[in-house]
Amino acid sequence: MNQYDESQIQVLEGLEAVRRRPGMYIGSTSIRGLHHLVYEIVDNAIDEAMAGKCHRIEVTLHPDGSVSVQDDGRGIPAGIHPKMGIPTLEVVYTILHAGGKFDGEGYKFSGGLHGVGASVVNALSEWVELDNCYDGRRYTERFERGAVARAFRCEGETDRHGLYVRFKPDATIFEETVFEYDTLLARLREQAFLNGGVNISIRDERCMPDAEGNPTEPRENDLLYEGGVRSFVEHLGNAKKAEVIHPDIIYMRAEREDYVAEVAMQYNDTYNETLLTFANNIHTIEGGTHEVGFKNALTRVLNEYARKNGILKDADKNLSGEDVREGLCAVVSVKLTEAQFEGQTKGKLGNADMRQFVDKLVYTKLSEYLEENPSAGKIILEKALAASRAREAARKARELTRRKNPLEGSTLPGKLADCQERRTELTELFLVEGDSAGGTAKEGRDPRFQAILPLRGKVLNVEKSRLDKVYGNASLIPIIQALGCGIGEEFDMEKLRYGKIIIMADADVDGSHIRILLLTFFFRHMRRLIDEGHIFLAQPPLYRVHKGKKEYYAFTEAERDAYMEQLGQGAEANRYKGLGEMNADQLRDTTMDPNYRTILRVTLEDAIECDQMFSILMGDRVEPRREFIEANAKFAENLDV
Ligand code: 28F
Repeated sequence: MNQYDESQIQVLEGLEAVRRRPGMYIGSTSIRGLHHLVYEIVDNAIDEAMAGKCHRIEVTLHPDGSVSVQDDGRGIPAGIHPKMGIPTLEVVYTILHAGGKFDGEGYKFSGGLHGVGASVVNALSEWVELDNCYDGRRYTERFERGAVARAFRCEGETDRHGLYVRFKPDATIFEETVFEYDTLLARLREQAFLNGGVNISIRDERCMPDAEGNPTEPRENDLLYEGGVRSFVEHLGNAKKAEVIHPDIIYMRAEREDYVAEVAMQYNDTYNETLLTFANNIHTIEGGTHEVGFKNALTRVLNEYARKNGILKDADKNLSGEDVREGLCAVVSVKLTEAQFEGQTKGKLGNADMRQFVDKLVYTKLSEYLEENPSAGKIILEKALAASRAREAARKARELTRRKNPLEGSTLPGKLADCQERRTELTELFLVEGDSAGGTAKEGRDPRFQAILPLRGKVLNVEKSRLDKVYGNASLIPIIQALGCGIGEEFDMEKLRYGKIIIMADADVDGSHIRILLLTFFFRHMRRLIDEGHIFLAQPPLYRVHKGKKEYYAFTEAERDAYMEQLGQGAEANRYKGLGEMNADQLRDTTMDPNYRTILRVTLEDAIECDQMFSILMGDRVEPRREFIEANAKFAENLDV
């Protein structure tokens, strides 16, 4: 056996390990993992763009289920790799963690959380085709399930440059092999904002048939944001349909040898904050040092400005971080060598120096901006001051929700039928629409671990209200009390009293309304309950199909028809109009008993989109809401079923 065969075997063993445990390399084999393959390749092209050598990246979805990515960079060097003894192109596509995540000069800010490398994409693809134009010549190679299927070869001269990669994900590995255009688009758009001036396009040539089965035109989006993170903030504001309160987007940038930091920010008239932070183009959902630096400096600058200009008097308390971020839309993007990612999901930047670096940038530049733009300064401070007053009022109202009681640690709402179990991970709280359904649920529950809280009165639309109103709301107070974990800045997961919080409302328009109001509340004030999977929707059946002693519950019309057919002549079906129509046994058997029920976990696929959805759907402007519902007719239909 010669040396070449031997190294081939080693390569295949490496890739085989990836095929055996794909989750270890790309997180999962669900649609998320599938999309990850595309990001992996696009990230390599973006590295080339960050080195200043690539200006255009084209992503195409093909009808055969493959996807291609083309860049106009330098292409991959054509020679034989000195250490590996095979072409460099082949090294990049077959050796795990190869490319040294590009230790070359130009690639100083690449890598980080992702960057498992192109070889992982190769291992998990039915085939990969490469077309590499480098230094005047064109080279190609083909792989099948990671193995070389057509050797690396020179195809002759060319005046083009850059790498073209086309691959088809392996259907024996992925649960889902159909790419979602909108998911890819959202991620590519984010990358186009973070790398201002790089032209990224995506085109769907699959021409998926529409609802009526007719073929559609290819979809295409061409993304180029010369404004970079400034354009990002503008886009976020537009998407939320928020009204800005000062005209310009404030932009700050600092660079030194190994660090670059950019911040763009603008205030709008909503009550919530949109703060997105990135390190090396990776969304740091858990924040980190760059985020801390930004927040600290922002609070300090606005307090100093307010004191200096007599907006805050000597006797006044300082504005809090939450006060100065109400209505803020901001993007913080840093790039650094050797980024350290920490935290549960590796979504938190750890590099300690970055805090100081961003703090200094924001402190200096924002102070300057406010001095030069006093009218913007005045409006921003007025907003923060109003937030501060509302927070003070909320603090007073809050006393209501946790008045000390000599016998118990704190008050529980009178309407709550609590359970016996105390271990949070084993308990469930049903939030039930209306007193009558609440009564039935109390009878039908298992009191050992299931608690019932009937909701009464109108649930407040928190999207249109500040914190003080939330604390004053008769329908929300009992929920806050029952959960025990506090809200907003006081939120404490440790104090949560139930592991599952299950919203149980009718399957009609009113029920949908209550569901969305409660979800808005959880999203804005107890977001971690959603992030960590504690919020669920109960699924009451729509029909009971019965004949003689036999009865079945159907959750869809199709299911109903199937049962009807199964039972044959004489079978009847008696649509439920509401939870209140069921008796306790029926409610238990269909909706509450963990052995038989289905409950849906509420997940946050995309927090940015959720933020926009709640702003538009629940905000106070009518026109954007109408447009949103029209554009998402299907979604609105689901809400109202
Ligand atoms: C569609 C995906 O992967 N583009 C890439 C380059 C450019 C270089 C490079 C890539 C050198 C030593 C590996 C060229 N000239 N698009 C892409 N463009 N890789 S990947 O270098 C590879 C490394 O080990 C490149 C000079 N330096 C780097």
